[in-house]
Amino acid sequence: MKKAATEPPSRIPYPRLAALTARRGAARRSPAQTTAAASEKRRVERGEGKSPLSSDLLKKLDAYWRAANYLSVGQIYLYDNPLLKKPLKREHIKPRLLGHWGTTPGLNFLYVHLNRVINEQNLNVIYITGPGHGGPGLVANTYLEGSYSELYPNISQDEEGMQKLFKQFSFPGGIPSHVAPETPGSIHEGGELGYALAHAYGAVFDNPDLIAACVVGDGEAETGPLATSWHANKFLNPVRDGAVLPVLHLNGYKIAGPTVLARIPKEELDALLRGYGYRPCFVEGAEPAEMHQLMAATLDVVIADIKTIQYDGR
Ligand SMILES: Cc1ncc(C[n+]2csc(CCOP(=O)(O)OP(=O)(O)O)c2C)c(N)n1
Ligand SMILES: [Mg+2]
Repeated sequence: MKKAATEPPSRIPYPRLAALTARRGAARRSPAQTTAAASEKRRVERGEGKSPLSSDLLKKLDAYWRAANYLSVGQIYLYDNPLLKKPLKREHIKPRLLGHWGTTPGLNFLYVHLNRVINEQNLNVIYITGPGHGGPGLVANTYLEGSYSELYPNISQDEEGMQKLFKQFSFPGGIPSHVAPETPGSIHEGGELGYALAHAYGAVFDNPDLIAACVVGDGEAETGPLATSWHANKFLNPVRDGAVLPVLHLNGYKIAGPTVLARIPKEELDALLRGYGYRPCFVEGAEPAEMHQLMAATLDVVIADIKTIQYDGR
């Protein structure tokens, strides 16, 4: 069904409007706060957001991220010796490897950062990841948070369970190498690139409380379906639909080949995405502590923006 972006809010039944208005009313900003928020927004757009994480939270987010990375790399490479208690030997490595590391640390990074805003702001978020080879990252995170073992009790949260978790990945009788229907929380199967953003928009239509955070691989972005899906925002009505937060993962490569969007000048990419109807924020760098602060500052601003757009519309 086509969504009419110009439909007046009053015609749309929205039972939770009162509750939402009350929540927003309580958080109404003074003129000074509004000016501060506007300048933080401009800083974030330039990739210079301030540092909202305390040193304790920064340490915890980083530890969670590194644990998810360990669990991901273990799935790709390790047949045995899951905690590397013994010196690594050839027989501990899988005889035939599948997948590549590429997108995974980025997906894991965003996963833990989304968890922070979900917990702090009680948000309803679904995480959709386009680059199929990030499959181990999603399995790793669901294992780390406990939902994987809840669904598959034989993959327990101990050394024995971890060994099975690692062995089963892309292994005969095990699990697929991409996110698949059996991955907890999944609605988007990896494998054929191109449909992540379309699925993210589909998930939020007529689902006003949902935010779909959708990672688009820079290689995936070169597929026809994905290149077209940016325009799905034309069908989104902030009054009765949820929101999509696309995250373009510019890691520079599609497996080993260079990507177009990572090679064009930043201003050109910015203009391209603005032309599609988005307001891009850049989170760039390589130093983890700095990147955690930058991502946290950026997510704070974009989530506040989503809430403002929805509040104004509703
Ligand atoms: C439609 C389609 N074409 C080609 C492939 C093969 N393929 C798998 S991963 C990949 C590269 C994807 O690049 P990107 O989204 O940037 O992920 P990254 O390599 O950074 O992990 C390609 C071309 C595929 N899975 N689906
Ligand atoms: Mg890439």
